[in-house]
Amino acid sequence: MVQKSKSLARWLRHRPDAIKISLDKEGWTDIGELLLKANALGVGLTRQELEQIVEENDKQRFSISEDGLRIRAAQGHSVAVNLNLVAKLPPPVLYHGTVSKFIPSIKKQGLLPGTRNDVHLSATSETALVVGARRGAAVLLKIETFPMVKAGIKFRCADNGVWLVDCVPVEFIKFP
Ligand code: HQG
Repeated sequence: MVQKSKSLARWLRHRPDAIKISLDKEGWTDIGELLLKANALGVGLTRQELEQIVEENDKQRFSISEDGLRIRAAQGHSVAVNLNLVAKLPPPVLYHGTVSKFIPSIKKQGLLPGTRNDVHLSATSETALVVGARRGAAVLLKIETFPMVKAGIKFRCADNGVWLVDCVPVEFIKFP
């Protein structure tokens, strides 16, 4: 199931072409078609398994549409989609976990989305430390959000609680 969940994340965020599905502008794809295409490629996946993956996913990475017909990744895309999330007032402090080798560049450029569509920020320092630790010893950056809001930067919150912004200019980052 973990492997199937990883494949699903890859298809819905980065490589829909790998199983010949298409995502609409907001990142949704038809579940029936996805199951057919996955099975055609030898990735046996049933509707029940898909629902279990969505429900039990540790980071709630996937959303199913209200009518139950479509699925999308909640965030983390590199393919061009517009999740159409409404701008929302964030908590006063958000966190970003990274590693020390990126710090000189972040000090120059601020936080940039890299290959993804957005910069990802976490509501808790614990989560950000886990995100950073994927790459080595985590470095925790603190983001003062209200001055950013004042400066006109829009915050969006994905269905799974990950905060998304286009960038974080360096003046809003507190380094350890
Ligand atoms: C860094 C996972 C140099 C940034 C996680 C990060 C998250 C810079 C890396 C989600 C930079 C991008 C996203 C700059 C940012 N110079 N490096 N100016 N600005 N960086 O993976 O936030 O398990 O695209 O610090 O748990 O690490 O896939 O972003 O280290 O929620 O669902 O460039 O991915 O979720 O890396 O992680 P990423 P992220 P999933």
